[in-house]
Amino acid sequence: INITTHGSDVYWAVCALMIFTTLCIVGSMFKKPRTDRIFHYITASITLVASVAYFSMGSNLGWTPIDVEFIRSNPVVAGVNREIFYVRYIDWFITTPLLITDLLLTAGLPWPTILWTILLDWVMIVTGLVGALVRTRYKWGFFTFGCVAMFAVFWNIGCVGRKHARALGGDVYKVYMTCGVITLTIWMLYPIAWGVCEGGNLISPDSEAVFYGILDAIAKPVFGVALIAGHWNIAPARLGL
Ligand code: RET
Repeated sequence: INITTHGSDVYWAVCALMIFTTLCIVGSMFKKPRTDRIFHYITASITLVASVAYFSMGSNLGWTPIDVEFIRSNPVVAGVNREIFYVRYIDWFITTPLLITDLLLTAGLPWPTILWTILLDWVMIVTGLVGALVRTRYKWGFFTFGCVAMFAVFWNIGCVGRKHARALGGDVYKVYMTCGVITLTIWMLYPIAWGVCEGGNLISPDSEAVFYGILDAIAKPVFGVALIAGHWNIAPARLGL
């Protein structure tokens, strides 16, 4: 079961959005002195990496066929497989730690806490990839580990980081809350998308392109623009950067 030209078009559209956002962020960083560009660098890296991932998926590359155990149309048919885009997880392995870094640096958290949160995030992404590549119901075991790791990441963003951000003043707290709320609500939907795509094979690869495409467009370009705009009048030195 593979994407059609519809799914490919969705991937190309998101690819264009990622490239456009990268160019906007790189363009805006020339309005700032070199010492004040840390959030531009991190955020442009996120959309640049996503551009390449979406170029890959639009070109129908970076996937592998995985046998499926459940087929909606006919549960007794054997030997059917689904197109699994492993390139997604290479993107997420690079970009989700950068998203976490964007947020937790805003909160002024010490680097060991940031590193620990990234490690938990890596557990989440790698278990998602392995689970996606497993045919049997063991895939849900990997999924469960991934969900536990995700909630640990959520704890650090929603509780630990929020307390630190509040201590840094109203403007810092405001950008942290805006971007933090975007992150927690959108990230919650990824395991659901995984469950109906890689996990349960309930929706087609074309629908998968729309589902993940919308989530990625909010998690990266919308998040990124809100973050850069929110930081515009905050000197990184105030955050200890
Ligand atoms: C997986 C499956 C395993 C369980 C969980 C998952 C969560 C993934 C998330 C991904 C976020 C990706 C982003 C990409 C960049 O735009 C790996 C789907 C919990 C939260 C934000």
